Amino acid sequence: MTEFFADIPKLAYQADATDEFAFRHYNPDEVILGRRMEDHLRFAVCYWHSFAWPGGDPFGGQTFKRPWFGETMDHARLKADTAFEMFRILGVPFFCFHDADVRPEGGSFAETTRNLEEITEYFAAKMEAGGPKLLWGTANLFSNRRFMAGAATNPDPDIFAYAAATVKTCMDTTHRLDGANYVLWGGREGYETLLNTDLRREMEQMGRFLSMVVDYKHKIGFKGTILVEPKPQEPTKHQYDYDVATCYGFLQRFGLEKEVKLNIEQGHAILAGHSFEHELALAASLGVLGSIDMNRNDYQCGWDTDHFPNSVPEVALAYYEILRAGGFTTGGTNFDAKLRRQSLDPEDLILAHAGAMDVCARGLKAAAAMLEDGKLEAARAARYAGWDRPEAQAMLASDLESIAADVEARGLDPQPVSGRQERLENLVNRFF
Ligand code: XUL
Ligand code: CO
Repeated sequence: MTEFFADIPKLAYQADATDEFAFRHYNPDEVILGRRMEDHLRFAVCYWHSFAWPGGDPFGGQTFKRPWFGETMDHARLKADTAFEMFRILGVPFFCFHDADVRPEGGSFAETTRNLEEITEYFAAKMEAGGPKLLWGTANLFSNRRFMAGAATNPDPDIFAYAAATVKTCMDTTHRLDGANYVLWGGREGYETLLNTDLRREMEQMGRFLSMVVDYKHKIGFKGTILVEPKPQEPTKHQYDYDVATCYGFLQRFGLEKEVKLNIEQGHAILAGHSFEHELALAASLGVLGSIDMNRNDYQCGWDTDHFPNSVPEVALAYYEILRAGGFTTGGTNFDAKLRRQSLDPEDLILAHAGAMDVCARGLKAAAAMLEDGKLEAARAARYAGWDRPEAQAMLASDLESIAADVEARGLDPQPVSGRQERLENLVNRFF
């Protein structure tokens, strides 16, 4: 037990709760479409926003005062004790971390690696004692000034080397902790100005880097999924992993589309000018839907604000795409979400997650009900029914001349039919 959350009870499901410290919708054991709710949602708490972020914004610094802030191994252990205490209170099945969130930077690469290994063993003991599992590990290749011009895409080969070596240590850690996935988010893999950037080289470096990651995964026998997390910009002006479509093209170019899937974040989708459900549906249709970061942006301010989710309809449409795709396999729902910088209390940290878990539970239930109802899928199937006819399929294997001759012979004069959008929107709105 740590001091920090001392007065906060473990949260349980109670539909008619009057107390704040309860789940009203998240009931881990409730079976939905033949699967426990906990196994559908696979919630993860992220270490960085909750335990490493000091609360700064572009106009001001630290607002949070946490007893574990400090660059020593003692601080790192206290941070871990507090984090695992929060995981227990919330009852989440998973957590996620970057190397830099969990260990102090050492005076050399070797010392930094030793610090990471030491804290990894500290985690392993807590996990064996009933703590959550690791949804994914990742390397922070964007905060330290050495990475300011990129990691894999850096103009300096020594920085590429440092980044590659760092990723190796983080993959080792993730493997040691039996992580379900390993994530690469290329925060600085992009450019600030084209005037000093060689796009061709940078993309080729990034392709080689990712291929090395995949090779190493196979070499060490890591069974998890390698995930790339798309984002269009911020911190760089332009990021190479712009969105799902861009990432898929990149993976195909380097022959990695069967090896790597995507970790899709709602806020990043919005920054790219897409809806979250668009990114999920596209990834599912391309066979690269891996995992999600369930945190939204503020719709007015245009930054990656990492709010906790709080809109059931938005979340429901996302889970609808995930359920249609067959649900998560190695992936899950990570809250890459942070408190607002005025939310100083330990209770704020717990209840932000609890509220988000309830919103996701409601969204999942609505999505499952929509699928079970079947009307939306029936309408979609009816719209494409013509393509199920053998002649339509045969046409796809023919050529323009034969098609033209057929159109003339049949005297075709096709008539448009209604897309019924508003009727489908009415249908969907009955589930929220
Ligand atoms: C940044 C972001 C990262 C990744 C992991 O916008 O989403 O936290 O999820 O590096
Ligand atoms: Co993220």
